[in-house]
Amino acid sequence: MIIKKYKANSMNEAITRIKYELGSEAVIISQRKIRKKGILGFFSKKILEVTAAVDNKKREDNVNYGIRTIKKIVNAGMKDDLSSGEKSAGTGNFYENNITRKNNEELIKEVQQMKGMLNKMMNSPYGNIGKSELQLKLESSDLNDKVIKKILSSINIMEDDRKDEEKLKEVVQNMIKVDKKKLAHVAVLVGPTGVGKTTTIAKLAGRLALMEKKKIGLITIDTYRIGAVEQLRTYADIMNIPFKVVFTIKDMEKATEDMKNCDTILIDTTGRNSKNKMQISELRAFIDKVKTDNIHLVISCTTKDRDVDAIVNGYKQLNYNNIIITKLDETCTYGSILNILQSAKKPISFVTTGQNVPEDIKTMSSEELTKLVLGEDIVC
Ligand SMILES: Nc1nc2c(ncn2[C@@H]2O[C@H](COP(=O)(O)OP(=O)(O)OP(=O)(O)O)[C@@H](O)[C@H]2O)c(=O)[nH]1
Ligand SMILES: [Mg+2]
Repeated sequence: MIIKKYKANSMNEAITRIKYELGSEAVIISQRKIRKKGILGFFSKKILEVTAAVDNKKREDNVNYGIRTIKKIVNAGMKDDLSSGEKSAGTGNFYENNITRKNNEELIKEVQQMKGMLNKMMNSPYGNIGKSELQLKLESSDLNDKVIKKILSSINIMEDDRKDEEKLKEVVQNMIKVDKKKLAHVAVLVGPTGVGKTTTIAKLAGRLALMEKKKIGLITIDTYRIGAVEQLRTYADIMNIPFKVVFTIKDMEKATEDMKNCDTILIDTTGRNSKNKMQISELRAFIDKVKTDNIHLVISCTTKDRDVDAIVNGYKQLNYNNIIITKLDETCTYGSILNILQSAKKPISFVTTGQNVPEDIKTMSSEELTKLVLGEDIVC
């Protein structure tokens, strides 16, 4: 038994000190008013003298109880899913269970706060501080912030126990849609200047005419650029396939009509600035005449990320259905493939991997493209 006297100005003050020093099990044995000792004692204000006591054993039990409870909470926090506070509250007495549950709830709150802080740090503008390994890997593949955010949040909501790397592959693969359909009777290639439209048409024509022995016809409406017609005519002559140059919208229908016995007619167009709505509208007038739903937007994978959205949106009025990504041989990181596909929200039909006609063109599966995007494979 511990017995102690406390001098205080009020009972409240005395109880606070007793609880602090002896614990909540302490009991008050007596109280009386006294004057302070000393020369001025007789004239001084009266104060309270409170005597309190606590059973040694009970106090020790209290301490042990506290240690036990904390241990339980910590163990429960480490072993159990923190969100199921119920599980750890299944043993012990009612009071103990309630405390454990209450403390679990506090722990959950704290963990959630920490998660929030971590998320904020991951989005912090201060370099790499707080970025996960996964985020750094995605950034090193040149994926843009929007795509990285989408990937990370898809991984975050996956509840299985697989490694992040495996989840990452699945998420990226699901984001890449591939169009494996054969080219339609009429296929049109559109896109900005110099991305490789004419070269890609020549490659497709070569593949279909020479390797698959299909009847192919070539049409160009690119009468704008000097040498454009000759560029395609040369290929048509070498492959011995029909070739037509269309100057007016009226000629368009006749040209395709004349080639109706071909399995596939490939139409090459003038490279246009996606910001110039007039030029795109002009192009649309030609394309509308051929009534096809096989329009491919050609973009180079070396296109600056900031320009991708402008191109994808600028060409939207042509209602393209597929994306062809060119010049994969000119880069070492392939995040732009996913950036382009996510921006356009259309499936990819072909990729081109060099200047050689007709070899450097392929269809790639979403699995193969995922490997490129994640830096697990390279082109050439
Ligand atoms: N490295 C590389 N170069 C390519 C590829 N495809 C095309 N090129 C080159 O890109 C340049 C432009 O190709 P074109 O086919 O003329 O491009 P275009 O889109 O028709 O250009 P415009 O008609 O002017 O709009 C040429 O030098 C091609 O050889 C490719 O996959 N890889
Ligand atoms: Mg061209």
